[in-house]
Amino acid sequence: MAKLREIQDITICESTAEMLTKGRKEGVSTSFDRADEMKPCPIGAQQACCKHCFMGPCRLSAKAPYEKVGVCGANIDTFQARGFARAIAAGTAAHSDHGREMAELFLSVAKGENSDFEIKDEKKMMVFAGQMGIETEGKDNQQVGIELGEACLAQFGQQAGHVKGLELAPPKRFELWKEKGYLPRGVDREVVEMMHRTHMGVDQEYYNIMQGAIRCSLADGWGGSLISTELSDIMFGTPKPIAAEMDLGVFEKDQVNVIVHGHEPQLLDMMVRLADDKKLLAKAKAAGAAGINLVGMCCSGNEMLIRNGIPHAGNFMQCDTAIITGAVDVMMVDVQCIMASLAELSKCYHTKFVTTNYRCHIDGAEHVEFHGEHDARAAGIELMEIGINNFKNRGDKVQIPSTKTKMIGGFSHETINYMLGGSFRGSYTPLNENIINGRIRGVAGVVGCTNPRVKHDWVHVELVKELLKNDVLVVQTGCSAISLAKAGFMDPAIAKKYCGPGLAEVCETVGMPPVLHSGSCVDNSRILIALSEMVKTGGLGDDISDLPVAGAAPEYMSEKAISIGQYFVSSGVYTVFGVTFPVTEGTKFADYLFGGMEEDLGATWAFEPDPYKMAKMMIDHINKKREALGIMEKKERVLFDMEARRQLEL
Ligand code: NFS
Repeated sequence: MAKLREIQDITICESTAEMLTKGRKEGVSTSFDRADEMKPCPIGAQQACCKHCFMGPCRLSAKAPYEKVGVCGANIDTFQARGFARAIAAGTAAHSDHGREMAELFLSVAKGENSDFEIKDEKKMMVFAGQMGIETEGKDNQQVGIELGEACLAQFGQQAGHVKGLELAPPKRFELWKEKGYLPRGVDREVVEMMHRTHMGVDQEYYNIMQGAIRCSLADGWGGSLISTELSDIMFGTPKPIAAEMDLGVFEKDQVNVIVHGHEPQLLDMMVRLADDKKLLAKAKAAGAAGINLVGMCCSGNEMLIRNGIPHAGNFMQCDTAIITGAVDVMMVDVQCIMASLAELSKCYHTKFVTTNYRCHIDGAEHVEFHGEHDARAAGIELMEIGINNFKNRGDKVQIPSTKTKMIGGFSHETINYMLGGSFRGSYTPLNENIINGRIRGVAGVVGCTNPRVKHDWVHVELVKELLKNDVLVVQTGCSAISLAKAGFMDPAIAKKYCGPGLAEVCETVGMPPVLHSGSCVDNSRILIALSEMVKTGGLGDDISDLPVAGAAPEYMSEKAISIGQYFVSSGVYTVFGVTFPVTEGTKFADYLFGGMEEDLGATWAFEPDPYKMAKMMIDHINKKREALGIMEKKERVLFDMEARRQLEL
């Protein structure tokens, strides 16, 4: 038996540590422990193996990578490029299949065929329709909505032309994509082509494979993910700053605790309404509970937290520990990042674990199918009743941690625009000015998962601390945002304590936290739009690759993260990943990702598991961009008083 890590070496999150201690006493297995028991395969970790055909699987030596080739003759670079490109295709597929679901749901609402959901932000619908090339003049809202839904759906199956969202990028970036053949034709087409090209005996030159993968990644960020975010805002509300509570302490001892975990916001949106339903509340009371406590987890939790302020239990590596509290009456899940082990773990407690989506069944789980487009309310009631009926079965294993942190989230790109621009002139000008005058050194997107192979939350938090100290404004999504929220960094009051003087001054003036929660992982598309707006506002170059910005996923674990990383690099953002990186060092493929891509895209990947070194790499990159822009010197903004103004007018 492998030796398990001490709890204090596993996580910096107090509630997680408390529940892991409880779980070990109760003899249950968690993903942290399984990570200790099962070391990663060293050959696979370096992408030095290939199982795309059945003459193999073949494996090469990471120590002497060019010494041998596979049975078919494929070399180490082909092995790696095929594996990496397939991860991008899988990530693109996951985000985009979710985006398609949003488009289908939106269309059913726009057509008036679905009374379970509504259009909450008509203003945004009109803006997005215009961006999707729909003529809105002289048409009523319903007509625009139907055309928008159809146009979005068509983006997935489109066979020629380009994905429309890419036109929101700065013109110079769009031209670069066009010139190099990187414009994705349609979302599905790029994923299918990637699967074809990485099949045995097709594309076997790493560089060419990656040209297709770059195009595929852009179909994710500016296609499937962007459509998902925009339509979700239109249906469920565009986020505005909102207060919420975060961490395992959000469970209530005397209420029915209902967790929604997954990625598609329609299930949680329905539950938000049902948690206030009089009949269900009466049933909960009859079952002996004081009420229904609805809690989000992972990304669907993020989506509703930034829109409705509903409490959030924690990130991916807290799903086990949520169940170990013994206080969860039902955990309902839809798609993505659902560990299979949760079904078995639930049986060690009283928790009902229920899958709800036709695309995600799990051995040992109950299944109640939920479709946004039809009978959503009825399915929602059935799911809620599972939790209510299970309340009486709470055993004596209940232990709810006391930790929950107050936070402010909800920073859509519209909010950032409005907040920094003030009520009279929504604009990115003040952000750009503060970057130019040096109060803000640059902007970092810190995103991605948590991973049991590293100390949970620690890499995220230490990285962000370093960035803030150096006046780097941090924008977040996904599980990383949850790590920082729990650690208290989404409270405007912390700016003084953790930020450099320039960033602290800006945050205090505006009243915003220095770490901005922008939503789920598909909401990384908000960051793409914000970066494009910064370029268009002026003064910081004419391409995203000119901006003093950097991206990071310090504790990532999923293929979706690889796709996100690639679409940021493809858009011109230097991006650093932690934990591990699926390449064999010193190969041509690795050199291309970490260096050669600069020539094609004006940005590269980087890998560094240490948060302090990672921060230094990001800050060095930001400084390099500031130097190129000629804004390295900290310049004070000149504030004109009336006398100075009068002189100017003479
Ligand atoms: Ni992103 Fe969200 Fe979390 Fe990672 Fe999974 S929940 S979509 S993939 S683990 S950040």
